This record gives sequence, structure tokens and C-alpha cells, in this order.
Amino acid sequence: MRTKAGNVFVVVLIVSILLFPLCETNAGEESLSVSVSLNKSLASYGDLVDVTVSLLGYSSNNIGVIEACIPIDTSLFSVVEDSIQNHLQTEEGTPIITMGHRKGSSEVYYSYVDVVKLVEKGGEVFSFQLEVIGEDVDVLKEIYLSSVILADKDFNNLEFDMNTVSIYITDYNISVEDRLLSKIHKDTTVKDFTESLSALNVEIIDKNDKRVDEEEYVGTGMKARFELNGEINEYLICVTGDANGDGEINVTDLIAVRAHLLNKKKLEGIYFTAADVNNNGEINITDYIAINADVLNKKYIVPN
Ligand SMILES: [Ca+2]
Ligand SMILES: [Ca+2]
Repeated sequence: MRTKAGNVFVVVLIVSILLFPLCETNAGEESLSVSVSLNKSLASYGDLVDVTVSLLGYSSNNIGVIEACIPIDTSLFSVVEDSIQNHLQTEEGTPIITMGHRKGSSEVYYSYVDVVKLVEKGGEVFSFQLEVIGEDVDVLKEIYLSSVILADKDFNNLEFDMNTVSIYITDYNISVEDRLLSKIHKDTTVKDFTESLSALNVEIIDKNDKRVDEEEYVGTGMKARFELNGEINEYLICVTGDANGDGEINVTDLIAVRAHLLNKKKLEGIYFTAADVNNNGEINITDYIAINADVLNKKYIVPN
């Protein structure tokens, strides 16, 4: 038979277990982390990608030494040398700052040593740009920090966390600002499209947020949804010449473009972008002729 004292003991034990993680967190100092971030996680040939290294969760410690290194895959990226920037303000003492890109060693490095009040607060430490080069597409590449050292002003090493981010290289056109994926050919099945992005687990959804079957065509106005760097990303799809969103180019698209030109029914948003075949920011007779030639099998539209 359980006694009253026994019951109290059980309750105290459970409460202790429940509270333990909270007490632990509150008692500990804010943890430090060195983080690498990118301004875009999707890129194509010729794009510039900003890489920023930040110091986060800074507490009362004076950071005296920071050393960080980022290996670069030179088959995919080239470092824009002029873009390498130091974001730390020096105040007193004689800081020794080295930063740069060792040619041939495939890494961007940063080293900052000063025993007098080096870093008073967290924030961006250094940044640089990578240009996407090379022919490889459908590649998911990690950008990570290697050999990071963080020490206080007495040169004692500090404990910290690090993260890793990934970037995906594709040959579709990407607009990160507009969340737009374009340069997609007509008659592309969902199966073919997702296979061309095999390094990402892509799901195609229609404008009603329903998953589109594998054998159906990818159409203008659908969305590609995938997870990258812990975020759900959604990119609007633009199939060049497909003004009505069925993924084909036929007489229906021709009628839609004609209605637009005659001011009967204006094409808007992504449908406007798809009908602007030559990508000059307007829909006119040139786009109409291009779609007509495709419908008549005279000259097929090549997405640009
Ligand atoms: Ca169409
Ligand atoms: Ca045009």
C-alpha cells in the first residue's frame, strides 16, 4: 500500500523532472554560435550568392580571437575577390586582421586577433560573394564553416555552435525576389520536372493547393514546393508560352494572347510573364507570332 509520504515523494519527483530543463536553461549563459547564411538557397549559372558569417548570442564575454574558414568547391563557384568584407569595427590596440582567399586552396578565410575589446556585440563578422560557374546542375551543395576558433581576450577557447546551409544549383531561371521558377519548356510532365530537380524533394501543387499527378504537365501558375535549410519554399512556375496554365502551347494560348492584345481580357501576373515569350516586359505581336508558329509546328518556342 502506498503511503501519503510516498505520494508526496512521487509528486515532488515528477515536478523536479519537469522543472529541471527550465532551471538548466535559465541558469546557463546565452550560448554563442557562429552562423553562415546565404541570401539565396537556389541559384543558377552566373548568379551571385552573398555568404555572410555572423556571431550570434553574444553574452558578457569579450571575444578576442575569431578564426573561420569556408571551403569553396571551385568546380561550382568562384570567389569574387573584391567582395570580401570585414564587418567588425576596430577600436583600440593593434588588431591583426587577415582575410581573403588563398588561391588554389579553395577556401575563404578570416582571422581576427586583438586582446583589447574586440567584439562588443554580435552581428556580421565577414562576408563575400560567390559566383556560380561550371556546368553542373541539379546539385545540392553545403556551404559550411571549417576550423572555426573563438577565444576570449585571455585566449581561452570558447564553446559555440555552428550551422551549415545548403544551396541548390539549377539551370532553370530563378528569381528569388519574385519566388519565380522559369525557363520551363512546354509539355514537361511533373515526373520529368521533379526528376530534373532530383536533389530536391519537389512537390508540384496547383493553384488550389492540390498535388498534381506525375503524368500531368507542369503548367504556368502551379507551384514547386520543397524544403531547404529548414524552410518550406514555394516557387511559382512559368512555362514559356503557356498563357492558360495547362502546360501546353495550343490555340487556347493564342486566343488568350489575342484577347490581351485587343484589350478584351488582360493577362496578369505569372500568365503575363508566360505569354511574354521573348521576355522583353511586354506582350505584343512578336509574342503572338512566336506562339502561333509553335501551334502551327513551324518554329518551336525555346524558353530563355
Ligand atoms: Ca496552354
Ligand atoms: Ca514580349
